[in-house]
Amino acid sequence: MSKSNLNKIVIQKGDITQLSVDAIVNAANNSLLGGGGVDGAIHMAAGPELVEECKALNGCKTGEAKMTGGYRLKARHVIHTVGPIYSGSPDDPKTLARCYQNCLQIAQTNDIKTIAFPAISCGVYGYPLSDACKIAVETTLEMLSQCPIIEQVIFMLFSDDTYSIYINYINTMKQ
Ligand code: AR6
Repeated sequence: MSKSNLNKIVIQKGDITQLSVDAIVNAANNSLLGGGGVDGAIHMAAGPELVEECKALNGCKTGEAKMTGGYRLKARHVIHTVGPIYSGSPDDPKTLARCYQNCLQIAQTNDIKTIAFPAISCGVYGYPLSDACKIAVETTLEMLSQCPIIEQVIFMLFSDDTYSIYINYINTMKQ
């Protein structure tokens, strides 16, 4: 894996709904009609227009991604993806990687230069944080080499423990 795009990755702690980026990623469920966690926060901040647009999308399969407007968010777009519910199966890492691949592919296709991800599947869906962090960062680095449009990828982490896992992993990679 090439580390040449590590300088495009930023690790931050806080609320993804407050970011002024071209797109924020939502860790949604298959219905795309809202839920708890980051999904609930994004729908709350975007306003009811977001669920109206989502209703027309007919849901989203696990590992896939779909884009909507950002409405009352500072972000212009929301890219909704559905992470795997962690089960310990060998498919889990592949499915989680596909979430990052599909979101970044949508970004590249839609001229999205700045994008922010939450820790997909790391809340209700129970993915072990260190494993999910490694998949998020490595998949993003692989994709960035094929997605020249994307200038910055922010990993926006909500909890102290998730933030320190990402920071420590990135620092190890930079050594
Ligand atoms: N900004 C950034 N990260 C956040 C925020 C926020 N405002 N709020 C929570 N997180 P989760 P999942 C973090 O459970 O595991 C929903 O109900 C949180 O600390 O939101 O993919 C959906 O509708 C955690 O690290 O998503 C689905 O049913 C991370 O976001 C289901 O949960 C993801 O936690 C998806 O579960």
